[in-house]
Amino acid sequence: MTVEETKELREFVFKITVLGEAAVGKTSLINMFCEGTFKEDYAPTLGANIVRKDVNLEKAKIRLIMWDLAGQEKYSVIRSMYFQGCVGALLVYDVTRYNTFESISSKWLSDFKKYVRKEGVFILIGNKIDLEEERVVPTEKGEELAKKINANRFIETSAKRGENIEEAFLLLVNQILSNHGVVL
Ligand code: G3D
Ligand code: MG
Repeated sequence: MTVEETKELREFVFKITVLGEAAVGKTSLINMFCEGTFKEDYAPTLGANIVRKDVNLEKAKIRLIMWDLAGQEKYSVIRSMYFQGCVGALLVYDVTRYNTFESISSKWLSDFKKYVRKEGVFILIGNKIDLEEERVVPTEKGEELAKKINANRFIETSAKRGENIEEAFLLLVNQILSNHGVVL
């Protein structure tokens, strides 16, 4: 890389959240995405793991700061801190449990909208697609919901198999960049 190219490398720090009912696979998605490279700080008083991952794009370095709730999906006490400064979210449901799909619009999306600045970006994720025989939420239902709630994108994943994980996070990062008017 030449010096001039180095100069053009831009750096961003984005705080994002991963939201959804207990056991939909939020922690698994984050861990899969971060593989061996992630740094974790457990903040017991917050009940959250704060995970960091650098994403290197051709012309930019994005540091993602992810807050992963440590099994306290109610997070009432830390709610405002949890969302403070957040620019994007992955809204995750489990394709094998219908109630986790329903609570996206009834609960998690409204929370995100309430606490995060209006221009916050979110994408919808149907996780656990490896459990095809147990699936109760068809892909089309997910697509429908994504349209209805104006999600920036919809993608189905398997954290277990590592399917579409990188794609999901990159979709979010790219949406955040374009939402902030960044042209790389
Ligand atoms: P959470 O952070 O949303 O609460 P976790 O969810 O990441 O802790 O995952 C909850 C359980 O679902 C875990 O199982 C985990 O292994 C499993 N899981 C997560 N993602 C997938 C997936 O894509 N496919 C399958 N089959 N399972 C998944 P355990 O048994 O450890 O509780
Ligand atoms: Mg978790």
